Amino acid sequence: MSKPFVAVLMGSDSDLPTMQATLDVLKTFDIQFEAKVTSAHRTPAATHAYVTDAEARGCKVFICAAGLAAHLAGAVAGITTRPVIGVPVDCGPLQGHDALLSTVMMPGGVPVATVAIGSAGAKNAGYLAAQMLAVGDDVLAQRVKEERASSAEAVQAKDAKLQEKLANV
Ligand code: RP5
Repeated sequence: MSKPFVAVLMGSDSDLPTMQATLDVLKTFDIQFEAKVTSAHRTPAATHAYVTDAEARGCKVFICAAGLAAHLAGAVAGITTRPVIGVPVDCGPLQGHDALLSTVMMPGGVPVATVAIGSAGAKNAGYLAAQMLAVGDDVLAQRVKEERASSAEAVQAKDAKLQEKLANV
């Protein structure tokens, strides 16, 4: 029986520092993942072969990160009907604005759920994949809820600290 997992694809190893945030979030939720460097432009046949095989092996969500003329997420979305999350990487002279438009502007019928440019988007890609998987997994859904609550508590603690500081000036 195939085991459910998330595939995290990136166009180059230069995307890894950005995508580490995605891997960290998936680890936090104990979500199985595979990470792979594969390119829509430089290794199109290998990308196609990997996506087809990963889907057959139980991949539930693909997260695809690329910079510049970022077509990885769109190319993957054209191969699979699993949800595809696109992360525009903030590299090059246009600092990810090019990657954002290349990733988000998909033709109707082949969606890519595009997150923010750079590390915030990479982090949200992990959370969004967790929320997608949580639809059919009550234990994971509970963990996602708890994580959201603890992030709210962290903000409240920061506010309490600020109020304390202001009271002492
Ligand atoms: C994209 O081109 C990659 O995803 C990367 O963001 C960018 C630059 O790649 P390298 O030249 O660093 O390999 O395809």
